[in-house]
Amino acid sequence: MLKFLKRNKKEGVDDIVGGVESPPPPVGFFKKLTQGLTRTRQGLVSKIGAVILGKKIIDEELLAEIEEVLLSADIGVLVTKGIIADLSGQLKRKQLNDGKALWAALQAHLQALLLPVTQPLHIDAMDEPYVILMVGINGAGKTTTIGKLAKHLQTDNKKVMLAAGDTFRAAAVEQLQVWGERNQIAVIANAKGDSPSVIYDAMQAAVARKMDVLIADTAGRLHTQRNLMEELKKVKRVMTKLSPNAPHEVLLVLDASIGQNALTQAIQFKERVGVTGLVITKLDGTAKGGIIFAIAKTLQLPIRFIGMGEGIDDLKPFNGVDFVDALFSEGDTHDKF
Ligand SMILES: Nc1nc2c(ncn2[C@@H]2O[C@H](COP(=O)(O)OP(=O)(O)OP(=O)(O)O)[C@@H](O)[C@H]2O)c(=O)[nH]1
Ligand SMILES: [Mg+2]
Repeated sequence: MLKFLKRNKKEGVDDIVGGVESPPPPVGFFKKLTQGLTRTRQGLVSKIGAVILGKKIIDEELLAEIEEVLLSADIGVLVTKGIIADLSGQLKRKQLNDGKALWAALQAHLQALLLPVTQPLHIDAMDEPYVILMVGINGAGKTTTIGKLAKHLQTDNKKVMLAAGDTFRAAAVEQLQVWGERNQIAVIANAKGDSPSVIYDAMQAAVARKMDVLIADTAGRLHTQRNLMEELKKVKRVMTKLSPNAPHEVLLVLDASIGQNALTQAIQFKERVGVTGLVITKLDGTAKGGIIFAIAKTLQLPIRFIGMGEGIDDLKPFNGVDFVDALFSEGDTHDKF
């Protein structure tokens, strides 16, 4: 007989949950977020915690030490300067009397930073399909995100169709078809067509079949590949022929694990093709998750979703408060101050 142990935080004891042979309970997304952010926490929050822990007095010297840790993480110079200026101001106003207050101020600053970009994707009921165009560099996680997003939208009772707009590799179409099968939804593909024509056909099919949402995959590309960037513009032009408001959302998929490079990519894509929302993938297992703060501050674009794994349920609407809570949560470091 298997018994599952669950830590009862309040009482500090181990409760025995269940008692019958059954699988462990599903891991909640907040817990998953907390676990996934472990390496980012180690490289950022835990290091700051260690700096604060040893200090009796909160002063400019301590802020300089914190600045050093922040600069060594992926949150970038801009965000670091903002944090230190804010903390320094609070210090002068005598609002930071102890480590606990400093810790809370840091957390509040990071949450405030993510507030303007916490704007979930909202799909109103419309007469025409809501068209989402996925863009990004090779391997960022576009196709995988489409699979997860389709599941998310279907759970929200939306009728979803996919367009296999990555016409560069046969394997790309097959990969999307696998996600189509997992979601039991149609994937419009054409081995002979180019990306704009496949997506045009898919839009016609989505209108005919009264779909709520069409998600179009595209091939990965670098901003330096002029022809490929032009192709994206053509895809957008072709879309407007069928629906003047399409694409309703251009989702740029960014791989958090490439750190500062993700920010550079995002700036370029925003300038060249017009991006309306972001998906930050691979936040699980990377130490570079702090890049999300640099992305938020620099781009000021809504972060619609975050990817925390390769499975169909590993996509979550982004919420900055939860994100920072999860980043600061494990070990409840502030309790030690
Ligand atoms: N750990 C983790 N892996 C992910 C996540 N999202 C995608 N991946 C993995 O990243 C790899 C690339 O994902 P794809 O979806 O094929 O990326 P893509 O942007 O479509 O790539 P191209 O079509 O080549 O441009 C795959 O092995 C995915 O399983 C995530 O959130 N976490
Ligand atoms: Mg792909």
